[in-house]
Amino acid sequence: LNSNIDAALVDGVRRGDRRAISRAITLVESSKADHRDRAERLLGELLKIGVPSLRIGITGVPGVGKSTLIEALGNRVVDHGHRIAVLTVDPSSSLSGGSILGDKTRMETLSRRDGAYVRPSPSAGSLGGVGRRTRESMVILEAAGFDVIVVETVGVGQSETLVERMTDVFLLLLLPGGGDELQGIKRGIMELADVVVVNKADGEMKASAGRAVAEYRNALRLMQRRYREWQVPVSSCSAITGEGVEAVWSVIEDFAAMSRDHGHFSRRRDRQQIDWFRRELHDGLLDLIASDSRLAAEMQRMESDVLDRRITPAGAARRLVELFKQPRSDAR
Ligand SMILES: Nc1nc2c(ncn2[C@@H]2O[C@H](COP(=O)(O)OP(=O)(O)O)[C@@H](O)[C@H]2O)c(=O)[nH]1
Ligand SMILES: [Mg+2]
Repeated sequence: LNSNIDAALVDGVRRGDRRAISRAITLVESSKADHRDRAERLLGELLKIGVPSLRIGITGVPGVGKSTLIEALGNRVVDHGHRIAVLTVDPSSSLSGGSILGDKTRMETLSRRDGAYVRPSPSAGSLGGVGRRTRESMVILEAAGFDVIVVETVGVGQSETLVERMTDVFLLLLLPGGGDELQGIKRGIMELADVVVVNKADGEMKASAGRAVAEYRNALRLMQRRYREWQVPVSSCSAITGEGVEAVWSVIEDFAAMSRDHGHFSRRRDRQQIDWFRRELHDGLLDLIASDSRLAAEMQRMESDVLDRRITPAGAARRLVELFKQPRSDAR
């Protein structure tokens, strides 16, 4: 019975049916063991029918205007004949909707359009867990024919590096007002950015946005290039008035073209596939340890020994691996 339901689900996703897409994403986000089995079979089918896509990651502090920009960009991208899907991986965003004043997570005008799909992800669960399922959601969306996928993530903690590891273009969105901002942004994020944009270049913030652009441009010129052929561009826009938004899309397309021409695009995707596999393996092994009481207890002991500097992290890991190789005592 289940397999019939899932054949219908594959069909629905392939037709781009919103309810089927949402159900498929809910299935992969579920942590129930039987759901996981079904999710994996479903993904195995969907993987074969996905369209080539451009995956775009957008990061920046809460309130910088990520959702507003994605909505403005998205409407233009749909006008250009693309189909766009948006996933948010924002641990701070609320699903109850409207509880954060001015929060644009739901992207009302975009989500109503035929060529668009917007999915705010639950904040529950570990960051790693969210990242893990975001990749699978992308597989579903590509099977549904979306050729532009945008992942929005808040630029605090580790979510932004996770998102960089699953996208083709990584855009860093900044606020006007250079100096202090420059200090506030972790250098690591700057180094990962393919495109930098200063938002809210409107009204009385327009002048300071201009100064911020110049400052970030200088800062980036001093940094090592990630791709020899690409000097990370810095521009400004106003997601609200729309000024500069079309240019943001052009720069994203320029980067994608450069990346494809020089083989970076496919190398980056290949690296991400391996990275994904290893993370799953890593998580799977940790789950396996957690489900074995003897190993779980030893792992806890090792962690406190590591904290107390009684053993090195490497030594503790080796001990656990040795124990892992021994037959389970409860199996006898
Ligand atoms: N003045 C101005 N306000 C903006 C702009 N973009 C977004 N905002 C406002 O900033 C607030 C946060 O926007 P949101 O898109 O939810 O930010 P996010 O947390 O980065 O996704 C909202 O009140 C927006 O209306 C802009 O370009 N100019
Ligand atoms: Mg947002």
